[in-house]
Amino acid sequence: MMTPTLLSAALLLLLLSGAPAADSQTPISINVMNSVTNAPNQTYSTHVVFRGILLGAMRRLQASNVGFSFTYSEDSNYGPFLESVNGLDRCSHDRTYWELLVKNGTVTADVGIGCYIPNANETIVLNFKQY
Ligand code: B12
Ligand SMILES: *[C@@H]1O[C@H](CO)[C@@H](O)[C@H](O)[C@H]1NC(C)=O
Ligand SMILES: *[C@@H]1O[C@H](CO)[C@@H](O)[C@H](O)[C@H]1NC(C)=O
Ligand SMILES: *[C@@H]1O[C@H](CO)[C@@H](O)[C@H](O)[C@H]1NC(C)=O
Repeated sequence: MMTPTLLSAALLLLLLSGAPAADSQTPISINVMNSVTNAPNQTYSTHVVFRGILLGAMRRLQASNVGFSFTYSEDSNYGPFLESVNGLDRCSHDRTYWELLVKNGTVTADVGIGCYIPNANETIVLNFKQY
């Protein structure tokens, strides 16, 4: 049992360390673009929980019925591989895939949707592309 003094000291430390509350949300945007057909971009707003992964934000967005949908497969080494977005599937024959970009200078993410932890206010671009 913590004494009230210890408890408030612990709380103060938590506040000073900048640790957000367990239910804090990090807003992000998801931008769906197609560099093969140049179809119009679609932008969605969603959020991740504190240090949450991109896949979590994508699931939340899909569940909110705003017209965003996606599928993924499980790679035994790297985890979730994004297969389709809004009904458009990647195709080995056409050498197309969904590229993951982080728009803060448009950097290619160096991990997949299951590993990437978005920063606050970041725009994540899901770009249909050829390799
Ligand atoms: C070729 C390749 C691709 C090709 C695969 C298709 C093809 N047929 O060529 C394409 C261009 C599609 C690709 C895409 C991506 N890739 Co890649 N890719 C590679 C690469 C250079 C070789 C893989 C390979 O052929 N291995 C040999 C075969 C025989 O083994 P395999 O198990 O069958 O290989 C499959 C998996 O590697 C899978 N795959 C490839 N990339 C990725 C990424 C993720 C996250 C997953 C789950 C699976 C996966 O596709 C391969 C073919 O089916 C490796 C680096 C390396 N030298 O290994 C990076 C690598 C695996 N890719 C990586 C990344 C980050 C990505 C992207 C997320 C990049 C991006 N920002 O968009 C995307 C995936 C996005 C999505 N849709 O989920 C990272 C994974 C690191 C990690 N821990 O997540 C690696 C290690 C390169 C790096 N940056 O360090 N990739
Ligand atoms: C979609 O957005 C990207 C930047 O994220 C921009 O470069 C591109 O021109 C846009 N495409 C269309 C068709 O508006
Ligand atoms: C942009 O995103 C990359 C990839 O996550 C990150 O490493 C980098 O620190 C970010 N840059 C800025 C200026 O936010
Ligand atoms: C994100 O945007 C909100 C609203 O514009 C702002 O209050 C907040 O400071 C921003 N956070 C970061 C880390 O940029």
